[in-house]
Amino acid sequence: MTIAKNKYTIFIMKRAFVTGITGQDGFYLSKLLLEKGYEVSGTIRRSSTFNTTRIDSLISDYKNTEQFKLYYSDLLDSSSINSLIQKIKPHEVYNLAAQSHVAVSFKNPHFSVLTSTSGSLSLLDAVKNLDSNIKYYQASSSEMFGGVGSESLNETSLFIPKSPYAAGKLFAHNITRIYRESYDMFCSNGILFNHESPLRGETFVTRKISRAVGRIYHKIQNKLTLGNLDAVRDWGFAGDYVNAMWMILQHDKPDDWVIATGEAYSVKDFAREAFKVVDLDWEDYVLSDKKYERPNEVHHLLGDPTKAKNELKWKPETSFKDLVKMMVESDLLLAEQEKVLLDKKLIKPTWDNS
Ligand code: NAP
Ligand code: F7E
Repeated sequence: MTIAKNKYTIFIMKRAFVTGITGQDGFYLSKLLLEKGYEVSGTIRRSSTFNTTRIDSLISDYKNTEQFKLYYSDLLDSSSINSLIQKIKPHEVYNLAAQSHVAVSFKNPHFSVLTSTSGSLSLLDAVKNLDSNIKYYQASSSEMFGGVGSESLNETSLFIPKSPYAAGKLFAHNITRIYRESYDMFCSNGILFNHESPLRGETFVTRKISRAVGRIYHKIQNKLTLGNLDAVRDWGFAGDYVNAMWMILQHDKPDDWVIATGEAYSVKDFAREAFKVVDLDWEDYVLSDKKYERPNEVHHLLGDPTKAKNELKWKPETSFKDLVKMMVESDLLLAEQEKVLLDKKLIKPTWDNS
């Protein structure tokens, strides 16, 4: 952003405020914004152990600058959220914070739902009270559709949430639209389908598979036990999807956007492709156990990103095959390091080695 004043030009660094900065998308989005010259401020939660592993490289790269700032907060602490918005005065707010594991949301429903409902509302209110021109991005999810049929889903498709996670996200999605319409605010929802990376949490199915392939290849794991192998998802690369988040806030008007690849694969397909990277046959290693199934499964999610392609000019750059390869190659390196430590008896396996 530049402002011309007399014969001088003053450069003003755009300020972004990111909740959920310690998560997978938090890393990729912060990296993108920092490279674009933004000043990025994010919230981290106090925990008894360090929880900044994913963003440690950014903390290190930007330690001698004022460009990357972290603050203790929690979306459920509305007073701290409000104070931070007042202090930072961001131009753009990206609300990525959530308890994002669908299966866990059945076990911790109150926390999961409250973060997305009360938490998102507090943030929106703080933004509205400071300056209704601030641009606000809400991390909406394809889980809101519920995956009832097998047709491809777009911005006009029906939402039939099937989990506490999805119900909470649907509230956040609606309240974002309501603030946009009621207060003329620039509030947009990105309805993102599953997106993965080497930084994906290890209990999500793609990373669980790539982690296991690395360990099985290095002979420190024997089998991989999953749940529903027939579930179908539209999987993209997180690095491509955070670009869409940024583009959504640069568009000339606020709106709702489906971000997806338009291609669907089953859990079985993902496992087959991942084992293929190391020339192994997935059927020799993968088991299925009901303990990993959900009380209410979302069977099939396929997105139709036509609107984002036409109007935002966004498109995914990474193919399914390249995504799987990227994740497996990264986890082969981690498994190699684990093997050295195991051989030296410096660690014990904490993973399921059944
Ligand atoms: P993630 O890796 O699980 O990261 C979630 C982030 O939210 C973490 O930084 C976490 O902090 C933080 N958080 C959780 N509860 C919080 C609370 N009460 N207050 C403040 N921060 C809190 O998720 P992700 O994959 O990066 O996804 C980013 C967002 O997009 C999430 O809202 C997710 O629901 C949504 N989404 C993700 C996908 C996907 O496929 N990845 C698809 C659609 C939508 P800790 O590190 O301290 O736990
Ligand atoms: O499950 C099946 C499981 O946990 C994918 C989140 O980022 O994307 C993510 O939610 C599918 C499901 O992701 C295992 O039943 C089989 O059908 O990797 P997942 P998710 O539930 O799709 C959406 C868009 C979000 O918004 C969420 O935040 O795989 N599955 N076996 C398994 N899933 C897991 N986790 N573990 C298994 O062993």
